[in-house]
Formats: sequence, structure tokens, C-alpha cells
Amino acid sequence: MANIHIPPGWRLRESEATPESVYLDRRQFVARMGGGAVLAAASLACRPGGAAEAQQRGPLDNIPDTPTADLYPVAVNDPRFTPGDRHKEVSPEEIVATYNNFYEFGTDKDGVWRNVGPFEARPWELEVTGLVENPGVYDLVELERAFPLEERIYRHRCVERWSVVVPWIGFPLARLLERVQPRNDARYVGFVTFDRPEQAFGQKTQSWYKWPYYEGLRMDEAMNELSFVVTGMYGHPLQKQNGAPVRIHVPWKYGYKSPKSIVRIDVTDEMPMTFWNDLQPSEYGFYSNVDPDVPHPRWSQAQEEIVGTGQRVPTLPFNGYGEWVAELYGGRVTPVGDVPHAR
Ligand SMILES: Nc1nc2c(c(=O)[nH]1)N[C@H]1C(S)=C(S)[C@@H](COP(=O)(O)O)O[C@H]1N2
Ligand SMILES: [Mo]
Repeated sequence: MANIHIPPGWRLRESEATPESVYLDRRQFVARMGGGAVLAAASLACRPGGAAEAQQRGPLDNIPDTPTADLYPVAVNDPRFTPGDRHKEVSPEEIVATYNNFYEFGTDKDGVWRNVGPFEARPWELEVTGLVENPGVYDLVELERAFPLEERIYRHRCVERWSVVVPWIGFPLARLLERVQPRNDARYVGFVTFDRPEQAFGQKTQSWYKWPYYEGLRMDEAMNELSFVVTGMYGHPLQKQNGAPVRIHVPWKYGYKSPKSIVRIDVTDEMPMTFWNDLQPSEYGFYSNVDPDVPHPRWSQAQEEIVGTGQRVPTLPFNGYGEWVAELYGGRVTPVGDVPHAR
């Protein structure tokens, strides 16, 4: 396509990249949420979900009903995975549920939660295809009950230079892959998100994106103990705006490497295409490890804002998870050739 559309959030100049919410203290922020619902009602009237529903439903009211609700919260939280000395404070759920990237529901970060109403996130099937001994379509409920669920407090670092700390609930992707048994020739794992323009107005109206959203990992990355299949957050099943009912979280990579609401996992012998790499390969690589020393072509990655705190902190190589993953890349953070501007 001749015209590359850069998402609005990423078009910001360096000085403008600070999210609005970090300027507001918590009281102001919550007050604005309440007032915002009334203001937003007029513009929402023409959107799926409608004004009435938006006024009734708050940002924390987007947990789909599930017969697995009894599994949440979980008791297991292995402190080995919890961030160490820096940016370790868990972000309030009000922040994580109202400041989202999920372009299927529009590009306004604080509007996503208002637009997810029509999205039917349960029941849900997850298909595993490709180079595995046990391909198949799995009911998500079955998977939630098959693997012990645990909580992982992970840093999430968006390429736009904001970060949050989230208590996710789920199970390691490695457990699922062990169950389906990749064949010897399997080298990559691809993920594909739902395709439902009737339920996700961003898929219907933003035709310049190549829906559905797709991502991927190398097999050894996917098998790393950190790579997580997420079905819950903050002690309950996932909110729709955070990728209900099942998403991936890969904490040492930029946020776009963690696809939400996935319906398929493809095990392949070729490197899969990914949504952002496909759209803008000069800016977004396949590996996309968090790297403070490789600036985005349009902004530095040396620092990040912790959303909701007003704090700006140095960004860490591999987002602070180097001890788990540096060996996968021979010590380099950004592999050679991942993005053309990296040295
Ligand atoms: N399906 C899908 N997954 C997605 C995205 C998206 O637009 N669609 N955005 C990505 C980006 S850029 C980020 S930063 C994270 C945001 O996750 P959060 O809103 O739960 O914090 O989701 C990632 N996964
Ligand atoms: Mo992101």
C-alpha cells in the first residue's frame, strides 16, 4: 500500500509523548473518568455499544462471564518473576484498564474500554495448527483447567515509551507447547487474533491495517519460562480491553509483541510475518527486544513514563529481564538486522 498510516499515538513529537493521565493525580484521574463517561455519551451514540451501555459500564466492568471464574484469584505467585528494585509498584487496575492499545477498538488509548461492549469474549476456542504432533481446537475453559494457573507480576513496556506493572494470571506458553509437542522441524510460533468487524469497529473502519492482528516468536523465545499465556489480571479473568479471554505476554519485548484475544497458534518452520513489522519494517522489527540504546527512528527509547505516577525512569535492556533471556541473543539486545537503523 502506498500510504503507510502511522498510528496517532506514535506520531507524537518527543515532548508530547507523555500520556495525559500522568499529569493528573489519582483523584483527578478518577474524577475525570466519571465525568468523561457523560461527555463521551454523545459521541458514542453512533458506535457499537451505544450511549446507554457506555454510561452504565465502567472500565472495570468488562470481565466476560466464564464457568472458570472459580479459578480466580490464584494462590501461586513465584517471586522470582517479580520485577526487582525499579518500577516494581503494581499499577492500579484503573490505569491498566483505561490506558490501552487495542486498535481493533480504535486508536484512542482511553477510549478502548468504552468500545469493547459488543465484543463476545466467551465462550472461546484456541486452535493450535502446524508442525505439532497434537494439533487441534481447544476450548479455553479446558486449557484454564488443564494447567496450574499462576500470577506473574510483569513490567509492560510499550514502544511509545510508557510502562505499567501488571499482575497477570495464566500459565507459561511452554506448558501449552509441551502438550501439543512441536515436531523437530518447528522453529517459530505465530499468533493470530480474532477477525470480527461487526464486534470491533476498528477492524471495520480502519481498512489500511492488515486485520486480523498477528505476531510471532522464535521457538526458543516461546519456550522461555517468561513467555506467558494470560487469561486473568488483578485476581480475576481478563478485562476485554486487556485482551480477554486470552492473550500473550512477553515482558522483555515491546508491547506490540504481546497479542491480545488470540484465536490461533501456528507452529511453523519459517519466521512468521508480524502486524507492525509488515506495516513498517523500517521501524518495527521481528525481535523488538526492549533496547534503550536503539532509538526508534522518531524518538529515543532511553527513558519511559510509568503511567499514572508522573515518574520518568531509564529504560532497561530487555525491560529488566536480561538474566532470563540475554543468552537467546548471544548477548546483543537488538539482534543484527532486526531494524535497519540499529547499529
Ligand atoms: N490484538 C491486538 N493486540 C495488541 C495490540 C493491538 O492493537 N491489537 N496492541 C499491542 C500494543 S502496542 C500494546 S502496548 C499492548 C497493550 O496492552 P494493554 O492495553 O493490555 O496494556 O497490546 C498489544 N497487543
Ligand atoms: Mo505498544
